Amino acid sequence: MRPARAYIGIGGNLDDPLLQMRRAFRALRELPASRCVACSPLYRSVPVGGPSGQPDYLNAAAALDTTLAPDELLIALQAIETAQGRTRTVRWGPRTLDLDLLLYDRLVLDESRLTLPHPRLHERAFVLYPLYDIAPDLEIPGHGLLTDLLTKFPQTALVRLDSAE
Ligand code: A4P
Ligand code: MG
Repeated sequence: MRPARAYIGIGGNLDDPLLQMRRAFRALRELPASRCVACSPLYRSVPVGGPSGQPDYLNAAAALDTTLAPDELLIALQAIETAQGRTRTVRWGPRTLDLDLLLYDRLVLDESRLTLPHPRLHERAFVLYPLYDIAPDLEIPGHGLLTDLLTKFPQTALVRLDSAE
């Protein structure tokens, strides 16, 4: 079977975020039926939404070639979140690790359990810039070229760090 190209958004702001990001990259490399083909640099970002006073986030993105189906991949990502101590209380509240399925090939899906492209991908600098680092030519179904989206969301409140590797 031809693998699909999936893009994952990675974020976290609790319990040593740098360590959480490194563990997340390692876990993504070990996913079954998948090959991690690119990891972005890390970005430090100001929290968007959620309770005031939460710590800054680290954010990144990764590209996978996978023969997992979209729902299987989502379940695998949620298992990694759980293994890294993710709990769900407040919407957009602080978390050890958030793994969002940003894109799965050019698939468009509108279900509450899985919406593709990720519903807020196109309006968040902390997702768009790491994605650009690993896929500069990307086109987001329904939203156009990634390079055009970047011009609408300048890189403010976002600092690129050295590699997490
Ligand atoms: N779900 C639907 N589509 C998807 C998808 N494409 N990928 C469902 C992942 N999940 C998807 O997600 C809630 C539900 O969305 C899941 O049950 C899943 O079936 P969640 O991860 O449990 O909760 P969440 O992450 O708090 O909610 P949400 O709405 O996904 O939040 P976002 O949009 O991920 O935003 N600020 C900075 N600077 N950096 C960040 O990383 N992240 C958030 C969370 C807010 N502010 C941030 C950051
Ligand atoms: Mg999420």
